This record gives sequence, structure tokens and C-alpha cells, in this order.
Amino acid sequence: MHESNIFKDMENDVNSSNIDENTKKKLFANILNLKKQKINLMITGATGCGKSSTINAMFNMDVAKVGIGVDPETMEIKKFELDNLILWDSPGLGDGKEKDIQHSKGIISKLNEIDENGNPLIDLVLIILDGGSRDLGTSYELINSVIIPNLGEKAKDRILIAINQADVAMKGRHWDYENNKPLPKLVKFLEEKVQSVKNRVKEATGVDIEPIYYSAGFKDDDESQRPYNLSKLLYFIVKNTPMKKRLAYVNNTSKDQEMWSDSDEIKDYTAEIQKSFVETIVETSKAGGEIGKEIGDILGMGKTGEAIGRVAGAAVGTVKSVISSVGSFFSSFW
Ligand SMILES: Nc1nc2c(ncn2[C@@H]2O[C@H](COP(=O)(O)OP(=O)(O)OP(=O)(O)O)[C@@H](O)[C@H]2O)c(=O)[nH]1
Ligand SMILES: [Mg+2]
Repeated sequence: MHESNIFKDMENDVNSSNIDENTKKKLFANILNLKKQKINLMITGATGCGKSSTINAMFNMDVAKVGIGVDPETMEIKKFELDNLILWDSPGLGDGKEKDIQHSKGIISKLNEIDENGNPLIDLVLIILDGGSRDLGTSYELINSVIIPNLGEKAKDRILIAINQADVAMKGRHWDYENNKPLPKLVKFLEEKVQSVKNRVKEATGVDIEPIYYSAGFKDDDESQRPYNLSKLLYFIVKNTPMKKRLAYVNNTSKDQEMWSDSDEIKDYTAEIQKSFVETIVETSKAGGEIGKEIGDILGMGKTGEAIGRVAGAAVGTVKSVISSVGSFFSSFW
């Protein structure tokens, strides 16, 4: 159905390699297992915080199938299905008492849903805060009283807090519009915001969370959307997704390079994201078989490596070098 599909690429690469039939069989079984994995990502936050903008910037939305819940409690939760990646876009709090109760119930019921393997349906909850808002009271209420108490023991691993609209957090001041990044005063302001959110959550729930800040950007008539730290956000999302599920992001993240190019550069987030996909492939390929370093040549240098090399905005022309670094990364495991 889609132009590129990481699982098809893996199958083709294995098929056209000259490894023995027995090893091929094992690899096919492992690929089949990966193909079955689904990610369920919940995205929530107050009205206007930037949920839709974030989803549009990050994911390949033109292939999404859109649905809504059927029971009254989850009716306002929008469901976007992108193959194995399922996004749940849920309103947060702050829309009035009646609505808040309804939204809380909807979120709580989603968080308590169990999948066919008996695990919680929702793998990860991304809570978006509006960095420009002075009153985050309803957001704390959402995080501390609705979400964390319904995530069970491992809440810390299934929650991400991201402060959006970094560009207008100080009403547009101290933002370097030309280079699309915060100037030192704004960096300080945003770092303080991160710290205060962290403290508020810790005090109320005892849970340690490392919030990040970013900007989903906005669409102007004459300018395209230009996010900041979107690659960092995806990096945190991928890192917090169970390993064997991660490949579902490969087919479904935006192929638009502009979305990924600007970040704080504390890490090469694009490279880190790609490495974590490679990790998944290496780990699952090893399962049940004595598969040597040739897996690097087979997948790393094949269509699979190319597909991974395109994720999170690797520049056209550098794809080849990404492939070979992915290849040597594969090989370095043996
Ligand atoms: N300057 C700036 N504007 C943003 C950013 N993110 C979102 N916006 C703007 O904020 C407004 C609301 O964004 P949405 O993405 O619709 O927010 P939402 O959370 O989906 O809102 P609801 O679906 O109504 O709850 C829009 O006008 C966006 O263009 C950002 O990072 N920077
Ligand atoms: Mg929206």
C-alpha cells in the first residue's frame, strides 16, 4: 500500500542475500514478529497547546486513517492510525468543569485499557504544555491527578512532558528568528520552566520526569512550518518506546527534512534515533539464531539501511554515509 515499508525492505534484503535457507527462515520469523507490534501513543494537553501542530510536524499524516471513540467518555479522543502506529489525540483540562470531568474520564478509561497480550494499551503518554502560558495549573492537575495515578508502577517510563511554543514563551522576545533557536535569555527562561515543571510533578507524585522544551512551529501563508527540537522530542519518544515496537516509527515519521533540522544539538538526535532502530533490528535478528555480522551487510547496506537513513531528516546526499555508518554499527556488535 505504501511506497516504503521497513518490514518489506527487511524481507527483500534477507531474500536477496546469500545466507543459508535455515538462517533466512529464522530471520523471516523475527521480522514477522516485529511486523505484528503496534505502538499506541497518547498525546494530550490543554486546548491550543499544540497537539495537532506537533502531530502534523512529526508524522506522515496524509496516510492516516482518522477515527473517534464510540463510547461517550472517549468520544472526543481522536484516533489516527498509521499502519502499526496509533496516535490518540485527547483534549486535556481547562475547558470548564463539565468538559474537564468528561475528558478526565476519557483519558482514565483509555489508560486502563488492556491490549490482547494483557499489557496496557497505551505505551506512552506525551503531555504537551504551552510554554507561553503563565498558568499551568490545569496541566499539573492533568499530570498529577489524572495521568500519573493511572499509569501504575512504571509511570516514569510511560510519560513524557514536553513544553511547546518555545519560540513565543517570552511573547516572541529573545527568539532568533533567522536561525530558529532561542537566544540565551530565553534558554534560561525555558530551562527554569523545565525545572519548575519537574519539581511540581515530583512534589505531587514522587515521580521523576525530565521535561524537554521545543517548538512545533506554525504555518504562515508565505513560510513553511519550522519546528525546533522536534528531533529531540522524537528521540525521547523512541527511547521510551519498548524496543521491539520501535520500527513502527520508521515508516510513519515525516520525510520533510525541514521538520528535523533545528535543535539544541546537545546530541545528534537524528543519528541517535537511527541507532535505536538499528539496535532493534540487531536485537531481534539475534533472537533464536546464530546470525553473524553479515546481518550488517544484508540489512545495513540494503533497502533497510536506506529506509532508516531517511528517518528524522538525514540530508539528501548524506544518506549513503548514514547507511555505511549504520552498517558498521551493525558489524560492531560482533
Ligand atoms: N508560535 C507557535 N505557535 C504554535 C506552536 N505550536 C502551535 N502553535 C499555534 O497554536 C495554535 C494551536 O495549535 P494546535 O496545534 O491547533 O493546538 P491543539 O493542542 O491541537 O488545540 P486543540 O485541538 O484545539 O486542543 C495554532 O494557531 C498553532 O499554529 C509553536 O510551537 N509556536
Ligand atoms: Mg488539535
